[in-house]
Amino acid sequence: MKIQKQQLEDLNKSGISDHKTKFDFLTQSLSKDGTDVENIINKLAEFQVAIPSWALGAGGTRFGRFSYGGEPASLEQKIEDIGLIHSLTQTAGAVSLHIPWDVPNDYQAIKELAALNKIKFDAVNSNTFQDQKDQKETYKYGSLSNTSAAVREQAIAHNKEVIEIGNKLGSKSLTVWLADGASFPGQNNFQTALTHTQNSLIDIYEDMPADWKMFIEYKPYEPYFYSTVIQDWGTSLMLANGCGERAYTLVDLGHHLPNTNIEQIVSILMLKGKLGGFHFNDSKYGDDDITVGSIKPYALFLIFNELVYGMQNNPQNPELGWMIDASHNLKDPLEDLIQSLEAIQEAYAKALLIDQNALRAAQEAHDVTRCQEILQEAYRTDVRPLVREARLQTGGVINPIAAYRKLEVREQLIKERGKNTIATGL
Ligand code: LRH
Ligand code: MN
Repeated sequence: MKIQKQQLEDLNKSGISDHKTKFDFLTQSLSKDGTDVENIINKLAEFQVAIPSWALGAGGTRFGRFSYGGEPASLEQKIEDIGLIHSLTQTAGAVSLHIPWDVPNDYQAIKELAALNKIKFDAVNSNTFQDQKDQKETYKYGSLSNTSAAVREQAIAHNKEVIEIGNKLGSKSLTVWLADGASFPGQNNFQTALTHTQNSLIDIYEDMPADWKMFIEYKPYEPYFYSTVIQDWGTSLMLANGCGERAYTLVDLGHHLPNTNIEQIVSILMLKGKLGGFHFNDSKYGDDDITVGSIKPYALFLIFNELVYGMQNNPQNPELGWMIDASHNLKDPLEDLIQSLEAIQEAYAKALLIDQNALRAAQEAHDVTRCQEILQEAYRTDVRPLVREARLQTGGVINPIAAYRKLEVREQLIKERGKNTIATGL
């Protein structure tokens, strides 16, 4: 299925005047306060978030999985589905592949299809948390941290293979997330596990092309429930420093113990020039991997406040990798991803409204009330007209969810693919 340009224009016709009214009203009030609205629109328009190749079908839990119908059964169909989201939102111009779930059969064909859909290849993800059927050594007791040199060698070789695959596609970064850990006290020697992990990561790092980055993703628990080798940002940062200047920490929003101050972690990592990127999602309890901004939108706003400050004041930190990492157990995966993209754009737009200089002055003056007033003035501003205008100016639609339903995309995909196709991934 492909959405034609004319269809997009027709979809916008009915909503354009209402949008213009709201946009003009907001622009007037923001310009009066000295806000450079055009600058914000441009930043939103160039802001591209990578879609996870493993989250285009119905996700599941150990308690069950409810298929969605019309799911992509191949990498080609996944690229097409991301193309559908991108044509509506104009902010999903990249895919993050997970290997071996999404190994291309025909590299040239997949690159041409991606280019046709204006999709770039973002970070590639290795997988040493599952055993593949023809695998010699098991990862049951760990991979890069395993006490067995044979297992570590196998895991290192897999990561090098993932780099090769990414390199053929034009990707420039490798994301390493390890399930490695223990479910019982005494099961692992913490020091041995960390030392093996460091040496294994260095081996992989030294095999990366000179213009590649390594993202080290941390997580406090799951699938193991007593300790995880790379459990928190500090451990990830330590391992990144141990590898070299092109190794960074990746922040998955769902990988924090309750009430962790994630915006402070983001700020410190940017100060140290070691923030590599994000896996955006939201959660109430654990690594719930649900729609971005659906539970803690204010926390997401506070994270973007630190990102905006960091992008203005920390040239030592490289361009960031923006990715979604979600699992869809209830909603149409494509609608869920569209809602996540909108929540990310809105949080970024609200953070761009913050008068950082006024905030600094209030902080210097210890005017605590004023500090909160400045933040919440921005947060309380309905920025949707800005996000819509950015989409319109780049060829997208005013209301992607309404357009998705009006075009009956899911019904069309079910007609094309049937009800029983299952997408690889989580
Ligand atoms: C681990 C994780 C990691 C991926 C996986 C799909 O919880 O966040 O980023 O490899 O999900
Ligand atoms: Mn993740």
